Amino acid sequence: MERTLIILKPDAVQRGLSGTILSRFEEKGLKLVAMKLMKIDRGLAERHYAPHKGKPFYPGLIDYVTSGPVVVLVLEGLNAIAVARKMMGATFGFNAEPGTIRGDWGLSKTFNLIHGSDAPESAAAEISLYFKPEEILGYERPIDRWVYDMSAGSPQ
Ligand code: IDP
Ligand code: MG
Repeated sequence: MERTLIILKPDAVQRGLSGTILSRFEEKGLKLVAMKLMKIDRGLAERHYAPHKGKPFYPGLIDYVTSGPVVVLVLEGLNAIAVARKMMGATFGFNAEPGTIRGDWGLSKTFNLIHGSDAPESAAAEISLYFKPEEILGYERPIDRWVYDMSAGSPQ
């Protein structure tokens, strides 16, 4: 099972889309293991987006993600990182396919509603930026025997 860090960015919260977006992930079968509403301060934004430092869009990106409350999630599931990225759609709203989160609700380059980790290493690093280990909850979910084929003993 893989974990990914998802951020419903300030435009998603302000536009009243947090619940709708969260529902998509829940309905897909991904399991919610951590969640908080918070304001990202500049220090945290700079640590999170360190790989983009120096790019022309970096200052605007830091302003954007610190501009209002965000909802931060950790989702767990089989191939959760790639699944969430596919559900998010292409980075720019105007390029993203209909049916994806950015494709259905986004038009902008910067204001693209959602962040999702892009690899296991970045997911682990990002999860530890936003959550203490005890804030990530392990729990049984009876529907998992219908979300996954468990006949071989592990989720398929
Ligand atoms: P991703 O969010 O799809 O992984 P990244 O390339 O990691 O895209 O970029 C991080 C964030 O920076 C994007 O989600 C978007 O908010 C912003 N961004 C990326 N490229 C541009 C750009 O060319 N202009 C304006 N903002 C950008
Ligand atoms: Mg990225």
